[in-house]
Amino acid sequence: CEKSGIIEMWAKKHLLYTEATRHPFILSIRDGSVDLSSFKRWLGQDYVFVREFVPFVASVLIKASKKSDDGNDMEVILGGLASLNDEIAWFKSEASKWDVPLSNTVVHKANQNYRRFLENLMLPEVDYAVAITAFWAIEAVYQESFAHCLEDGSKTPSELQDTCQRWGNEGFGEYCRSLQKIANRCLEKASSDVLTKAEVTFLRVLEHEVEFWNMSHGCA
Ligand code: HMH
Repeated sequence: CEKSGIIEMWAKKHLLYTEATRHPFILSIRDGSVDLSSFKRWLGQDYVFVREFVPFVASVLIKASKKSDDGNDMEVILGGLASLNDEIAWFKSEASKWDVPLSNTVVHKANQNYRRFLENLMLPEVDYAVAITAFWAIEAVYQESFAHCLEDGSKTPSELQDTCQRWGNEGFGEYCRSLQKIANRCLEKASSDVLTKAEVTFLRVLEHEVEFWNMSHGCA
């Protein structure tokens, strides 16, 4: 029986985790009622987000290379950067498929706020444990959300299957579990001050994710 880590405890304890991974926008994809203009809005905004996300992941990689006592962290994070390279190419082809222009996208307020939050997390004084927790949470929300749209009984429209597969596939799930393992290891060794910071940061990520989905849904 696997011992439950700090991350799993936090995910269970905070209702916000379920709000982020079972958002109405995701549920509308899963039940097939999704408004395609919402999907297109999400697509254009998420491309902008992912371009901002790359430097954040690079900053986590730098922290890993300095702080980590486990040789595997760098490989996992580097794998994440490599998949972001594929993701940017995927966004470009998906956007052209849906006629979503990627240049001159008006960057939504929720996206700007998320960017500012990531910029602060990139600062050298932010602890590796805090940064890797945020990184895990950002990836895990997408993994859990889109995997939900692929489960038995879901009525996800065929033209959205590819999007759900991108984050909902088993390989991405495995990658998220690797990030979770790294985060748990760091948190187990962290001071109570760093632990508090990491938990607060986890909640802030979830808030930003909910706001991001709200924006797609047109509720924001
Ligand atoms: C807003 N959160 C957002 N976009 C993404 N692409 C991910 C998480 C996962 O990479």
